[in-house]
Amino acid sequence: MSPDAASNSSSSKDVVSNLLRRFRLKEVLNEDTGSKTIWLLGSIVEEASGETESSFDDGNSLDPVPGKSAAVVTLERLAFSSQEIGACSSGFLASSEIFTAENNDIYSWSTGTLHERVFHPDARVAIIYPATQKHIDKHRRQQRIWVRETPVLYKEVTKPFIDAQPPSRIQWVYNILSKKVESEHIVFEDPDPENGFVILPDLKWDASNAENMYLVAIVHRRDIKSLRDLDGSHLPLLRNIREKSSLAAGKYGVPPEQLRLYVHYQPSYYHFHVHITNVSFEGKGMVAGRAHLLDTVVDNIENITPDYYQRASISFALNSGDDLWSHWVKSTRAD
Ligand code: G7M
Repeated sequence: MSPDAASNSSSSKDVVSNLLRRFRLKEVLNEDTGSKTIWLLGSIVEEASGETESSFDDGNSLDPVPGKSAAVVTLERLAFSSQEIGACSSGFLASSEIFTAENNDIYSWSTGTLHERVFHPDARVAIIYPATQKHIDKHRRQQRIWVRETPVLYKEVTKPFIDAQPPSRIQWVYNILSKKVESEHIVFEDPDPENGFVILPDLKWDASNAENMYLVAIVHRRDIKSLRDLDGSHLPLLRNIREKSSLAAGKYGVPPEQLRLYVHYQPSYYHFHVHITNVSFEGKGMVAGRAHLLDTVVDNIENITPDYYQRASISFALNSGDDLWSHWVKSTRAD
């Protein structure tokens, strides 16, 4: 790690600790036992306000004001890192604290706390502050519908929605491409303005265990908003990503035959990017109706028809917290 990266990381640590110290819980927005994640809504109190934790304990004294003091905190239990897995064979399990235990014949199971000096960190904490109402809605438990987007519905409903997205939504992408942030994490770059991209660890991966490697390739060009824009002219770009993702993954010791590459439709951000994961990793983002394998995308354009994605009907799930939801609901009602 460079000295700049080290000081950047320690100042980020200060920012996070400071926000967590000032966070006062208002509501549990959602929980997911599969990914061992909970989403919390709360307020960030003023540092100088002198308010103590107990003054917020009744849960009524705070009204998070979206855009002002509201914060959304995501808490996720981490997978074991390779160092932790290595530590299992070094006698550390002997110092585990066992809470409850059962035993039946050759089978025993228990709950407990593993050696805390070895098994840490054990959680990922992400904070959005100040959180807008959209952030809060997005993380709240949601209603879900399944829609089939024909080319006509794409033109009438989805495309106007995509075109109206404010550029600020993808400012983080431009910050990465212009090396304002995360430049120290970039593992591969092809600077070509037409067929080039950067590859770096996704926000969701802490780079500690290659078994759940999760990288993202973000293209330099700004004119491809989604899968729907891809046609025969983009084959060199798509093939380039497929080929170079092996180089990037190789830096983490993941061989080409262990890669799963896919594109989201609908994505959260309308600037073309490809998810590059270890095939052993399975996450919510790869469910049917959201993840489109890059191999299939290339094949459809190359072997079926170059304008496949302009002619296809594409199905996906929509959540009530998605920005696109209200556009779809309105258009369905009008029918
Ligand atoms: O659903 P969609 O295909 O749009 O996924 C976007 C991906 O970008 C997700 O996997 C996010 O975790 C990832 N991502 C989002 N942000 C805001 C960042 C970021 O600031 N840095 C990095 N490295 N990845 C991000």
